[in-house]
Amino acid sequence: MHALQGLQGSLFDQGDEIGLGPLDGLRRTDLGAGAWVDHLPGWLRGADALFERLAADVPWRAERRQMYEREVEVPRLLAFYGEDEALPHASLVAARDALSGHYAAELGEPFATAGLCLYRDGRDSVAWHGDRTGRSSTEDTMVAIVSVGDPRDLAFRPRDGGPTLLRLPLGHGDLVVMGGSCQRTREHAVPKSVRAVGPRISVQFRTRGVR
Ligand SMILES: O=C(O)CCC(=O)C(=O)O
Repeated sequence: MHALQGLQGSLFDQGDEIGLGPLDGLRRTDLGAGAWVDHLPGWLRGADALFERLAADVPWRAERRQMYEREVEVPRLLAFYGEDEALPHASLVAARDALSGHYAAELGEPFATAGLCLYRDGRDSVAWHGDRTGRSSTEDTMVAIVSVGDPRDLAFRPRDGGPTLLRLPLGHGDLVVMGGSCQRTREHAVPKSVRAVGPRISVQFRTRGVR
């Protein structure tokens, strides 16, 4: 059983006031084959306070999935907010709307849904995958992720295997946006960590009809 261990607060994030910085510091990395990743460390201020609120307020659920002959527990807790559902904190509404505004011309539609994952410790993870359920299996899209809590690596590799292209440690209010063909031609993962690591929450904003 996982017990939720304490969060190691960032030296840069001692404040309780939750807010967003400007998006003009976003830096884009080209991952080839039409895929790219935008990254902005520390976009959300008060990330530790938001972590505490989300950990307490979100109705987290454990999922099970079939793996060959047996059913196994998905190693992280999950929650999903559809486009008509109220998000669990006002700062997530502000983040979604700011991202929709910033990427409007390039994306052509707003971010609509929010998926949340809680990684309780280094044993929680998500295996290599692309978000290819729905339109993202055939169309370019963007998935924007805001991370709070202790940093965990988000890694990228080509879909047909090969070496890791990029590894970003994400936590403490960091923003990453996967764009272009990233969900179709690249895969991403949060590998397990053998280091002692506290919990992290990832909030993924997606467009309508993409999972
Ligand atoms: O934890 C993350 O930031 C990535 C989550 C993810 O890839 C997913 O839920 O599809």
